[in-house]
Amino acid sequence: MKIVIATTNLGKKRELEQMLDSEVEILSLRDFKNIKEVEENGQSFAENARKKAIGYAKQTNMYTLADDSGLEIDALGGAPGVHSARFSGTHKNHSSSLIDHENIEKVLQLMKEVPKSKRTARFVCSLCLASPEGVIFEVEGQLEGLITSKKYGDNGFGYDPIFYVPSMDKTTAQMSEEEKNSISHRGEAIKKFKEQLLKSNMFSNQTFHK
Ligand code: ITT
Repeated sequence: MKIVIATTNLGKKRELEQMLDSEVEILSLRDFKNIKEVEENGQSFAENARKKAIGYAKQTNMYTLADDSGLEIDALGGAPGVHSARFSGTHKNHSSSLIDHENIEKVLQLMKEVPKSKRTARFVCSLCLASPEGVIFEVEGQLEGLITSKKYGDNGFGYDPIFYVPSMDKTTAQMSEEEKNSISHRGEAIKKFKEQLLKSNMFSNQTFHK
């Protein structure tokens, strides 16, 4: 069967290809022409994933998997939440490392006076699979942690250097890719996605792909 991953990010496409069965052929939005961007203007990760999955399934006429993810910090009322990618307001044309740096600085500044016991946070990843007719199923993965008061580690991306996982005694930026995938919000969401996909019998039941 074929699934479109609603991303132009080839890293994400590769990550999913590795974790899914070889029977699933994965396409990305790069494999289609004249695709109009679906706006991520929802109030939750799940809503954004749903909008993208349905919007791109209608345009490609294929099963489409979309994701949205980010960081929720309790002391900041759930911020940066759906605004995680551009929390600092840095223009999206800047390099991702500059954007990540500015986002982290903003969080550390806002959390300056917050004591350790109140620095709880979680990474969330929502995935939605849709056909042109609508949602087929949705899953979510979470990883609980604490926001540190300075950066630790160079691996990963985004908020990883300030996201400490007590059970591993390190930040997600101090973990290897394998270690992070085994416990991460994205790893958990993909595992649930695979389970649902196997239950759904979709392998033998694809009726509308091109
Ligand atoms: P797309 O083009 O696929 O939308 P994106 O960078 O916006 O790429 P996401 O929507 O998945 O990716 O993530 C939003 C932001 O949340 C991301 O830019 C990071 O700042 C943060 N984030 C998500 N997952 C993370 C992770 O595993 N580690 C660190 N930060 C993460």
